[in-house]
Amino acid sequence: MKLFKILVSTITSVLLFANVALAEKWDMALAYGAGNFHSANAAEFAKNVTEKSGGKLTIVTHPGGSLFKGGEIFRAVRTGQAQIGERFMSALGKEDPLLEVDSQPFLATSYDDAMKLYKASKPEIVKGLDAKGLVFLYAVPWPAQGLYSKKAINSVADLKGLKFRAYNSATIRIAELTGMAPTKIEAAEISQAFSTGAVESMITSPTTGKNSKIWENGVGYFYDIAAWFPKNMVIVNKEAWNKLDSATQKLIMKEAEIAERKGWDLSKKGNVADKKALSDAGMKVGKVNSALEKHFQKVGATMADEWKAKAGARGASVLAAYK
Ligand code: PCA
Repeated sequence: MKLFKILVSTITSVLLFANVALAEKWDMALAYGAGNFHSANAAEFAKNVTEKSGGKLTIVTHPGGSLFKGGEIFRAVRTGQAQIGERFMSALGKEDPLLEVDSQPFLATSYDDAMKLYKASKPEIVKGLDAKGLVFLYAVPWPAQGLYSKKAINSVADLKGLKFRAYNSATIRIAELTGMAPTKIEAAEISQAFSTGAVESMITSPTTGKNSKIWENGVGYFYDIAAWFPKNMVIVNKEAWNKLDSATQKLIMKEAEIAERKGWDLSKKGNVADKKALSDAGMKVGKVNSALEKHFQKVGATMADEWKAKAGARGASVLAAYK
């Protein structure tokens, strides 16, 4: 009888344990369309974790802002409405100025420097997120940012008064310092904003221009300024994280490392292929002239000073580690 009782209680606890382990399902909120390389990479990450976790964790991706829009994802993950999500880091400067270090013009203008800056800033960023109840998994850059315009831009004067689509505080500041009129608009609404005439210029990657078929909305020019490589990051709600056993946590970290490496490679490929796609679609793809280049450099220097003042000692230590 005693043996029977022990057996029953063992079976019960095994079943309970298995049940708890089986029950974990994470919703992964993604802001960008399923065809975007960030989303495709995240889908592969989710699939690999799901398949390799032995049924302990299922991650379901929701691309295109279908679960939460870009602007809502950080808070959704923080509050546990979504267990995991991807967010454009430099839109979160108000949460932590270090998150926008990758959108400071001319600080890192190549993939190698972008990686160096990422490594220099990551420890502080991870710490800051941890304090907000978030676990950092990986970060992947967008291709080099360039200037899109409906009309040709040949001088600083040509920028004056342009209705400019911005995606974070840094691009708003660039617009202010160059005399453009900024409006913050999420990537999903770009086509509409250009086709209705709400905006007539923006700075973003060749990838986002291609994904929004920007040439169909009267945008004929792309100037490859390549002044920064802003990143998306994938974060997890810490309470959800703590429900996993350590083997599953390890698996996620390993798959995150793989996804990060693949993501950087995809970004580099897109940096070439997507620019070609813009010119194949009939757009004029080139560089700004040297007067404009100088002007953007000056704007960048002003912004660097402003950012240093905002980011304080933590920012200074990141810049020292980078240089
Ligand atoms: N695409 C995103 C962020 C940076 C980029 O290249 C956007 O335009 O919103």
